[in-house]
Amino acid sequence: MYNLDEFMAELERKNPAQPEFIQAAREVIESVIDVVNNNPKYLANKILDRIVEPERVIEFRVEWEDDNHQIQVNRGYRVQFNSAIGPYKGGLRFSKNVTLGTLKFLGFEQTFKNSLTTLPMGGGKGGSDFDPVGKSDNEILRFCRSFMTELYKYIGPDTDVPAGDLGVGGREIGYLYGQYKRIRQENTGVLTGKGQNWGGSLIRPEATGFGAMYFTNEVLKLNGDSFEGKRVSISGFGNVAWGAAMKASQLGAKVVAISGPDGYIVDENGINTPEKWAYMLELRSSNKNVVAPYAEKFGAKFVPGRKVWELPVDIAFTCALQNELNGDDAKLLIKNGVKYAIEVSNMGCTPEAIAAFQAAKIPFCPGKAVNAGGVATSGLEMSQNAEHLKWSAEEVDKQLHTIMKNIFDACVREGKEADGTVNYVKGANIAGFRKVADAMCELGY
Ligand code: 2IT
Repeated sequence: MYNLDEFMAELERKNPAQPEFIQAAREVIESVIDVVNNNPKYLANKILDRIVEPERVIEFRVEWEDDNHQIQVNRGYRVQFNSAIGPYKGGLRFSKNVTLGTLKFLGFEQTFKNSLTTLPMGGGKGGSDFDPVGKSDNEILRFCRSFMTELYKYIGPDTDVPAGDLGVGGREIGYLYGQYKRIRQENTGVLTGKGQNWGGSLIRPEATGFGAMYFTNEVLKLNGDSFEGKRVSISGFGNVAWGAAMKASQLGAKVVAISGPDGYIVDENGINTPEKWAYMLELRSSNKNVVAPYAEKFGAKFVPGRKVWELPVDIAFTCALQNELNGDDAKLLIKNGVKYAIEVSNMGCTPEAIAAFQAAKIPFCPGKAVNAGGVATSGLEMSQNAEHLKWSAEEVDKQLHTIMKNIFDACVREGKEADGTVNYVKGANIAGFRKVADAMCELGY
């Protein structure tokens, strides 16, 4: 039998200075410990001990030359967390704050998220402490080349398939793929999120945000509600926030806010035109990491240095970073009448925030279910690459929709409480866990 406190104490001892990984692990273990303790097969297989240990961690030096001809040194990583149900799959994050602990938390989350998609993908994550803010296009190119010159040894279309994450978008995937092709002399689906002219899937750029809204739409329906007329805030202004703003608007909501590290924007007219959406992409690719210019361009309000969660809304979506919404933010949102709290960023809410929403009976949905449409559509890109075909946008969108509905159903099935409410955290964790755990038992140790 596993004891939660003893297990977590041992995990902390073994992984010092990795608080994000410990936080992600605790959330999953809390959800699944009863399932494990009631299953002799899982106990005999020491399943929890095995599932918290990455299969492999690769760390390497990345050297590149900046525009002043100075040598720069960064650290590159790939965490190959779990391949029980398929090749490692998960994004690359380029951000100043990236540590091994960050990527272990993300790789761990990815394992259960990918399991939820119903597609055969294991979990992995990688990246670097390279800071894209303020870098020139040429510097990004040189960094990506150097990064791939080492990473190519460890990845492959049936081994490990990276994609984008924070700081890694279409441009970076292009530079990385270009270098992979140069070294390996092959066109294969080794990265996803590729450009439309060189093997990418339609709808992949939109998929994380679109999928989040398809999931939320199911939550609304279950509560006899709809997007119509809902006032919505979205944190962030990057790829995920972009897709979320578009689909929420199309489904009838009014998106009034987006945010950046510099503060947040309030646009009472709604962030609801192709011009405004296109400008979000422009802001992201400018590499300045600020949202303020939106206010000037569209005559909206900019609130400097504050978090978007102080704005009263019906639905709040975290679309930026881990732990971006804390217990105090949650209490303020609840006080201001929030009706749904939807985590789209990976681990966007602190445990205190989740507890506050759940105590107030506000439906809270976790990132690993809500944002799974991104990696699911990466899985669809892999399928298209493997059959050397390209599907229509309608076909990809239809499959994305079906996958999100299936994830929602799995969360409800595994997360239904005695009082009829749904604990989406528990539901997502148990549903994601079962498939990985069963596969690990069947494959032997
Ligand atoms: O967090 C995520 O799911 C991603 N960054 C996307 C991963 C992928 O392989 O598409």
